[in-house]
Amino acid sequence: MEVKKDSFQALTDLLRGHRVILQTHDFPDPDAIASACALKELLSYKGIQSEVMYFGKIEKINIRMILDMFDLDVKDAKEQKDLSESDYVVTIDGQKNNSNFSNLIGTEVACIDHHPFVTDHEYAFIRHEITGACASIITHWIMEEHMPVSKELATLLLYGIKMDTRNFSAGVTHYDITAFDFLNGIADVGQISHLDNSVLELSDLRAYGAAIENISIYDNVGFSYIPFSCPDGLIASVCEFILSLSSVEMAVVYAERGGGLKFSVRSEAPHMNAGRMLSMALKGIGNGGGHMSMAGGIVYPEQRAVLGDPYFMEAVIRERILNAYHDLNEESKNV
Ligand SMILES: [Mn+2]
Repeated sequence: MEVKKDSFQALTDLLRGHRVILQTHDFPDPDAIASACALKELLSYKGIQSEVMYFGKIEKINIRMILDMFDLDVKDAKEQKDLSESDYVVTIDGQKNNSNFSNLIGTEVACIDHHPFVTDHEYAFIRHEITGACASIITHWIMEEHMPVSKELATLLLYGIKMDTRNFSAGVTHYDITAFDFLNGIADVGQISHLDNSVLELSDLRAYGAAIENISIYDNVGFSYIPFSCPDGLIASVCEFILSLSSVEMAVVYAERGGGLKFSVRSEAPHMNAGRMLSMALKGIGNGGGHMSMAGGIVYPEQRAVLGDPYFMEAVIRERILNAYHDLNEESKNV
C-alpha cells in the first residue's frame, strides 16, 4: 500500500532514528502546547522519543495550570545547551521564518500547522489543514492510529481546540467538530470548566484594585493609573475591564515601568483611531501607536520630567490624552 505524503506514517518514517524536537510558536498558547504534547505522546506510542520546546515566556495562568495539571514536560529553548544542527525539528502550530517563530538550532524537516502558509521554507514533510485548531490535526492522527487516549490527554486536546476556536465560534470546521466529538466522550468536563474559570491570579487583583481605586471618567474616556509595575498582558486586561463600563468609550490605563510609564488604550468610539490618538498624546515624551481599537505606548524614564511634578502627573497625562481625543474627533467631523 502506498503511504500518503502527509500521513502520520510518512512523518514517523522521516523522524525515526533522529533526535526529534517539536517546536511550538513563541509564547505558546493552549493549542500549541496541546498539539505538541499530544504529538509527543503519539510519537512515543510508535517508539519515537521527542522533546517539546518553545521560545518566549509562559506568562498566562491558564497555561501554567495545564502544564501542572497534566504534568507536561515543555522546555525553554533558550536554556538548552545541547542542541545540534543535525537534530530534526518539527514546527507545530507555526512555521519557520514567521515573526512568531524564533530560530532553533537544528534542521526544520517537518511542519504541522493550521495557519495559512506565510513562508517558503522547504520541509520534507508538511501536514497542513486550514481548520480551527492544530490540536484537531493531532486528534485525527490519534483516531487513525487507534492510540488509547487517557482522560488527561483528551482534556488537554479539547481545551486546545476550545481556546483556538474561541469556544467553537471562530474558524471552526467539520474537521474540528469530528475531533471534538471523539474527545468529548473521554475528556473531564469539570477540569475544562475549572480552566475556563481560572483566568485571574490573586496577584492580578492588586492591579485591578489599584485601577478601580484610581479610575476617573472625562467625556466618555476612562483613565486609570497603576502605581506599580505589571506585565503588559495584565495592563491590557485591566484596560479592557475599564472599557466594559457602559459610560466608557475609550479606556486609558498606564502603569509604572522601570522609572517610566507603560500605556494601554482600548477604544470602541466610532472614528477614533486609538493608535493615532496615543501617538499624538505622547509626542515629545515617549512613543505610542497601534490599531483602530487597541494601542500601546511608553513614556521613557529620561522624559518623565516633562510631565512635571509627580503630584500633577495624572492631570497632565489626562490633558494630553483628552486634547488628542478632541483633535481627532474634530478632524473626523471635518472629512
Ligand atoms: Mn493554533
